[in-house]
Amino acid sequence: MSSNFIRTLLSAAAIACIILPGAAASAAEKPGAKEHETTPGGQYQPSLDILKDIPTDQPGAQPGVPPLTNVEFNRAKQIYFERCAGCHGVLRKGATGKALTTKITRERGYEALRDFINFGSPGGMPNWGDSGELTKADIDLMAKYLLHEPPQPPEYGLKEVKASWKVLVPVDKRPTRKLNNLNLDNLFSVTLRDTGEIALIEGTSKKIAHIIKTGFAVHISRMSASGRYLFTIGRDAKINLIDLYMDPPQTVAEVKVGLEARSVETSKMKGWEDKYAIAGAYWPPQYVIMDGGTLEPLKIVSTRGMTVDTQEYHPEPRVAAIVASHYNPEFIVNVKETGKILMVNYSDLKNLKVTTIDTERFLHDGGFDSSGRYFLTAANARNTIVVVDTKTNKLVKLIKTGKTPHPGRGANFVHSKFGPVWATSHLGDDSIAIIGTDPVKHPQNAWKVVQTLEGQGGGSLFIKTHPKSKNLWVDTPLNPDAEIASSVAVFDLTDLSKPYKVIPVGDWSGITEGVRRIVQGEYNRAGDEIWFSVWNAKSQQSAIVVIDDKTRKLIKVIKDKRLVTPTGKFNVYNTRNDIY
Ligand code: DHE
Repeated sequence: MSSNFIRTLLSAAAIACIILPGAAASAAEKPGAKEHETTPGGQYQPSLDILKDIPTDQPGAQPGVPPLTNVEFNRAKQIYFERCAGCHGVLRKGATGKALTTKITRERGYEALRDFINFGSPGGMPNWGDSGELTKADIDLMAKYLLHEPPQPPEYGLKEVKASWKVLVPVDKRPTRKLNNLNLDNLFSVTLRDTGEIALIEGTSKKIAHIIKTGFAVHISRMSASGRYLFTIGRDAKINLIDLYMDPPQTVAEVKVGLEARSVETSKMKGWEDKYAIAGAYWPPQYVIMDGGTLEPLKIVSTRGMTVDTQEYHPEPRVAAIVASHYNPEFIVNVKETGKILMVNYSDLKNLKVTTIDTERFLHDGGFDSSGRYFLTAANARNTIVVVDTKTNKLVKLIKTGKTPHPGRGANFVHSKFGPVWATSHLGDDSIAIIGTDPVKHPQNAWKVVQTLEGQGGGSLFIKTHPKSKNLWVDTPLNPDAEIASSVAVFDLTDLSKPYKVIPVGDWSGITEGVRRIVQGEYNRAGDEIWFSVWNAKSQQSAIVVIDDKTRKLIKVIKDKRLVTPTGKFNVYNTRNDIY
């Protein structure tokens, strides 16, 4: 879902009031229009909030193309980057959505474009006008804008990355041992999305220890292998390197790896702990390898290239999830639009060896199986889970699942019948796919969907369990039904034939305003508590609800006026050791 779209939804009382009833009403009036409705899955696309504000040249007037004033051009560019670029690409060469180059748009003409934007399409184009999300004037403007050449945002090479790089506390000025009293293993780094901060929350006392300023709309936190350094990445591609040994923990270095980004990771291979960090950018399409202790940029590699299937040039393949191999000194980099997984060997940066694995287009998020050898990741717009062997660097399997899988890092457990498995939920339907992951002792089940569970509904983003738990928790924050969005389903892993139980986390929080979207379960170090975010709009109250995993009863509601839009939570020990 575009972050702008999410913000729009969050600022309203309920998703249902905005999207679905509006669309349903018009569907009643217009036969066939229901097929053109905006769905949570269809809307889960990046909003390029940073790019919209980067100055670009306005393309000159073209014969036969309605002119735009500078004000109109800038307004249209803003709408395009916020709402359209996620699917159609910054340069309009297409991604999950169709290409919108001027050759195509001028052939279609102004009126066809206007109607298409207004009503959407059964192929997944949202009904921007019909749903009331864009005004008639904006639709008219966008139809004209698409007839003009797309503006090109600037590149961001070593000169720019270096210019943004700051070492605030040099390595030799940092403590040689932990100076604070925090139990680091049970510390949670919590994304405070709309304030561009993280909250460090102590797992035992459940108190906010510190708030640290980070990049814009900060997205994820990852840990260095030693557990000392915490890395955050903002949507503005700013990385903060936070030293958890300091009292209080603070940012010791920062850098910007591009203009828009979503992923960061650190080297975890034995012998290479804490040595390197890597971050992937959406714009420009590139990854940057940095020194793990200072963030000094060392190597920038573009991901532009050919798609795996049609073998056509793609000018802007975004970098999605990145994980660090435990088998080789390698980073595993998902290149979204080309469908390639890059095994980037960091043992010799001057003579960089990259193994390119052809998989499936639209790679997004994913995680390891319980052995840490296989990487399972969603090619979400292709309804596929890709499995890669990080020991042999080969594609193992492409597995069809439900509609738009969205695992986060997925959930590993031992199934009573099928042995070790990994599971994902879906944005586009209510299914939970369980995939066998043990080719040695359970070869007949390996790399197949061995069981499909039915959850509360679509709009799920994250699924979670823990090696010590007997529960499988599934959130549904983007479900259009406010009751489903504000609760989670929990399955009993000892008997998956039993119906799931609904836990009304939103009600338990005691918050009565807002949709109270419940998002991303995260376990504590011991694996006996699961924490959920109650994610409301910036102006509303949010919270974190801590649940006893065994009894499924409420332990604590963490409320604090500083907890603004909490979303992802990253337990230091679990994140560092890939426990999920
Ligand atoms: Fe995320 C992970 C991209 C919107 C919360 N998100 C990821 C990853 C990618 C990604 C590529 C994997 C990173 C990795 O492992 O290296 N996310 C995107 C988008 O492109 C998208 C759809 C739209 C956008 O404009 O950014 C998007 N994401 C969101 C949200 O709106 C969420 C729900 C709230 C928020 O804070 O922004 C959100 N994304 C998360 C979280 C993770 C994540 C919590 C990490 C999950 C984990 O368990 O590791």
